Amino acid sequence: MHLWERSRTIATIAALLVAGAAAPAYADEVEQVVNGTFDNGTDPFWANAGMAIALTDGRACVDVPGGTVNRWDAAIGQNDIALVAGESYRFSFDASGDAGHVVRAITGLSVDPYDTYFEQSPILGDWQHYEWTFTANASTEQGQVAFQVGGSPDPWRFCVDNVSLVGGVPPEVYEPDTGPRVRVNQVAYLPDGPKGATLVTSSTTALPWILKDGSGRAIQKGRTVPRGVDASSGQNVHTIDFGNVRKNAGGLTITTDGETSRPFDIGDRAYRNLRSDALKMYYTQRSGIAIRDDLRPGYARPAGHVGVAPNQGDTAVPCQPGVCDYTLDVSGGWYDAGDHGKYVVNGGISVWGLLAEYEHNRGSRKLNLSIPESGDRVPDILDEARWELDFLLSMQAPTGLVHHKIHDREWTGLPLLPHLDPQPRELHPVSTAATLNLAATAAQAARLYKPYDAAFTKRALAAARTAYAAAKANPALYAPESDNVGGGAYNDSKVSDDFYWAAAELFLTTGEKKYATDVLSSPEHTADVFGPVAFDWASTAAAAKIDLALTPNRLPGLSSVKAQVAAGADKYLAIQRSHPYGVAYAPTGNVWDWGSSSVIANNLVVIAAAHRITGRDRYRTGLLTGLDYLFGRNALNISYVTGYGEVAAENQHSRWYAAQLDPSLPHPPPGTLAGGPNSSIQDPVAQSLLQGCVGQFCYIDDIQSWSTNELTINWNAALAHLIGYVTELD
Ligand code: 9MR
Repeated sequence: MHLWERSRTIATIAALLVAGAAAPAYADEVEQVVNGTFDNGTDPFWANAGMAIALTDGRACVDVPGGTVNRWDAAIGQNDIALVAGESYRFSFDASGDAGHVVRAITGLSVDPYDTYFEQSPILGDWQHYEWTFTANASTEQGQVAFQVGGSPDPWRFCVDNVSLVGGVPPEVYEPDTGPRVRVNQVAYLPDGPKGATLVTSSTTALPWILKDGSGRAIQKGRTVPRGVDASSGQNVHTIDFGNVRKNAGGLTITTDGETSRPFDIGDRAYRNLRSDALKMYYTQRSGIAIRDDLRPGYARPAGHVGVAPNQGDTAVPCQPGVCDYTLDVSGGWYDAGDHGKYVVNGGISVWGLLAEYEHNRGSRKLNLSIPESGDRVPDILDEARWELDFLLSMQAPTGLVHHKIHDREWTGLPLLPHLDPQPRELHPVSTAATLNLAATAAQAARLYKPYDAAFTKRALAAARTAYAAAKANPALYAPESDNVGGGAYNDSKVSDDFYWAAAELFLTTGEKKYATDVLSSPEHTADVFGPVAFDWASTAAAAKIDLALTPNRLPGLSSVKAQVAAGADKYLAIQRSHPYGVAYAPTGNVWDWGSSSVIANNLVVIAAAHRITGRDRYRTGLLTGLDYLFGRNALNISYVTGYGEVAAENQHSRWYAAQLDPSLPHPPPGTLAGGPNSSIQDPVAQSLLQGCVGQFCYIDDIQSWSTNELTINWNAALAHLIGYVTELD
């Protein structure tokens, strides 16, 4: 088993070392593989899983057995390969295989923890040459080159020759294909909304532009506005304003500086579809239930983690050794992201997003999400959120405290469908943050499910009260950063925001004075929480402020909360105005956060809330302008939402939407938000290809780039909540 995600820490350290080093002097090119041509027999290559390497026409061939689960269950390779951190290698070989089969070709560590430094999974067919360059992110004498060919139900034949790993080569220069230099919202501009585009150019003076309809007829002309060098991308840019074009139209393009943009629409239908697609994404993330093909054609799969081998859970999950002496049935819930873990702090903010969309945007209750519960008398969005709420409630320990997370004991590789995950599952310790996430969301649920399920409402409120009291009695149980094997850490040692959020939701639901007192005495109540990141799974105070501001209640001094939300929104508007791509996000030092797409969406949620509070037009304009970045008006000319826009992210890191690795699997469903640029490039692919990237460029639509291109339940919650507001603007 190749525990590739554990290279996260090693890789980060290596990247820092490389970044701090002087300009590299490249060593001579040196072949690291011995007898890669198989001219001298098969030594020192090895084969496992009952396979023998046979030489056929001078090539090494194996008959791969059928019936294995994972790629690494059948492999051939060579060990004792030395690798040097920071050095670039050219990895190449010739190979053939029965049509459609996949080889996972890796360079990694041959011993525990089997880190993978580089991997590619080409689809095989006739004899072909394969070649890539990567930069090693660790030094070792125990490296390995291997060809993993397991995971097929049927036997097949794999042949390989000219296996080569040459060190000392110049690093690969990665140039993303960014298409035309005129950047637009590739999905749609609203007819009565602002309309801006961005031109990347070397020109420093205004240029003429022309807007054409689908048949090439000019419908508007104007001149660009030079904006200088954009800090978030390092590009010299101009902006284009065509806000006075208000008619619905499709297939529009803008031409300027000899370039023509990708086509786009003026209209709002796409966002109405996206509103439900962004929420439909949760059904296919569900654990504990078979996904039905009639509801999601192409996405059907057996139920994951329901106690059926090879799964080991989640119906009676023990704690990590020494952590507790009971087991819990924690089946159900949503898988967090591209992994099979389930984490309460991230489940919490995700449920909040869906319930806030329900509570604040009334149209959401009529959405048909095509889920098994559709057609019952409960709004689909509540049925979907309930799937996670029941899981969150099940994570509550007898003490009232809540376990931080449950996930695999070790990291698994890709692809791996949920029902095939063989890892033991473990509950991790309780934490104050997780306990408060349950308190907040169960309290929120208790007011929203009231018309539909009295028993659930009662149970949720009781759990919320118990959790809140348990957190107050145990205010400093922090999930540590080091707990990151087999699942993400979701470490959170600042919990004043979670206390504030839980108190606010309990107050909004019960109106009780004791909760109002806690809200009013919290340091978060008067703090300006609207920094570069308004809110996310780790910082939840802004979520509390938005709910306090928008849900009718009698908190003393409520107008100051509303004023804070509006003032926060004004800060984001100011950032947006000076940003030539219209982005309401300016991270300190231009260091873009992991999951920046969702940060940008959540900052827009604050602007949307300010619009609700004040009715002022500038917030409406800012909210709509801010959408453009997500849908293609950006440095990479890509829509970060699958299925929306001419060129959109489609290879988000996922163990089951792994079409990039296995063509028989689907891409993520339409409406899935990609994490987006992450300046800290924390995975091997990003480290290999994106070194030195500036802000917006720190992204690659590759399934192995988990630090720039994952999908998660909290990121889609930000998108769903945002689009809910957009579709209800008047
Ligand atoms: O979204 C999380 C990001 O804010 C953190 O910086 C990062 C490292 O701890 O983890 C991200 O969350 C991942 C989680 O740990 C495991 N499941 C996938 C999540 C998205 O990448």
